[in-house]
Amino acid sequence: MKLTGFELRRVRMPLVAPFRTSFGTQTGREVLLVRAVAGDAEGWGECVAMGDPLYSSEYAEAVADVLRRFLVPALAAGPPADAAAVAPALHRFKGHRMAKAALETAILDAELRAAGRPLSRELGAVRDRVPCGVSVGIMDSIGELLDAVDGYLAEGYLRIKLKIQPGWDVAPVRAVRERFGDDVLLQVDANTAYTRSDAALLAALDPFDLLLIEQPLDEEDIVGHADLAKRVRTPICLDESITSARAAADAIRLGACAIVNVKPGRVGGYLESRRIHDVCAAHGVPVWCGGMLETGLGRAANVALAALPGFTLPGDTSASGRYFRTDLTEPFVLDGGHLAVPSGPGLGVEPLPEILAEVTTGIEWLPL
Ligand code: OSB
Ligand code: MG
Repeated sequence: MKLTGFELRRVRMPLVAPFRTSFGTQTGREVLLVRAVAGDAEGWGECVAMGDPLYSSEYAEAVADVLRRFLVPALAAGPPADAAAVAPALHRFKGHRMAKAALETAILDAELRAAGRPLSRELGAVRDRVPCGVSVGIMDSIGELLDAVDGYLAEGYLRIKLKIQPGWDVAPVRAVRERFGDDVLLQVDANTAYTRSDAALLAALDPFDLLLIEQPLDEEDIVGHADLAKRVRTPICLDESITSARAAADAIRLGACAIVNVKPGRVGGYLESRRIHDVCAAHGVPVWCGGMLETGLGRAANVALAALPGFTLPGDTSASGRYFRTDLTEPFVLDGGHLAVPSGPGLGVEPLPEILAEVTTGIEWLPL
């Protein structure tokens, strides 16, 4: 495969409803897409970085800058033989995992499409459909939250994740349990909104039989999570803290988490995600696939990853309609609470040209 360059495409997709987390409220998704162009093939990588550095230090404009200034020129100087050679070729550049992931995914998609191989098979998937959960944002009132959860359960979602923050934690969890019962698979995600002194507050969630508490403390506070795990009964799951397979191994060894949320963008791509899956499986630690409000392109790849054997909990692999009225690709639609794993070559999906044109706000060509 001879790469000739990369197209950076900015798109703006309105959300069906505002999505509020402990770090901010989003009403639209500004996405950076990378299209790898080879003579005979092309491939897509969706960058998960958000517009502002609130979930992670990376943000979309920084990704564009590091791609343009460092990562693409490095590949131009020594073109990678295949997708597996991308991470080693970019290793000397610190961090910027979301940028690296988008580049690697675009090259991987191009390579797999040219070879006629689905990403799911490449990664080692063992299922042709995956069970789906949904991430429910912070609302203005408990009543609004109960209506939202009611709607998602009616759609068939098999697991509910509530976003929490100080002041919006025990009360919404109690209300959801009282209204929908103890059988609903329920978990919470704090996106680092608590501190080490909140152990008693977080232990107050124990009676509600949650599957897990996701990332209560700061991204860098592995020891804090390990201490917290000794004081709460609910399993701790890490998201922001897990930036690599080594970070996952360290967190597990220190007792900082019993479950891991795998987000390919956050860890530098799908190949590193598979290594995290393998490390966790070797330790008997369940993993599930997180999300970053992906369009159909990123969603297709996440669903492929979620079909690996160690993904034993439903992920944030929601249907397209959870976020977008019109997706960039053929929409992912829930069927009995599951999404089908794409079976075509590469990601198995492509942007619909008219829709892509409609939502595009800028295009830049980076030659190799
Ligand atoms: O912490 O999992 C998170 C969305 C944006 C940034 C961080 C997170 C999330 C979600 C939604 O919880 C996941 C999704 O449905 O894509
Ligand atoms: Mg999270």
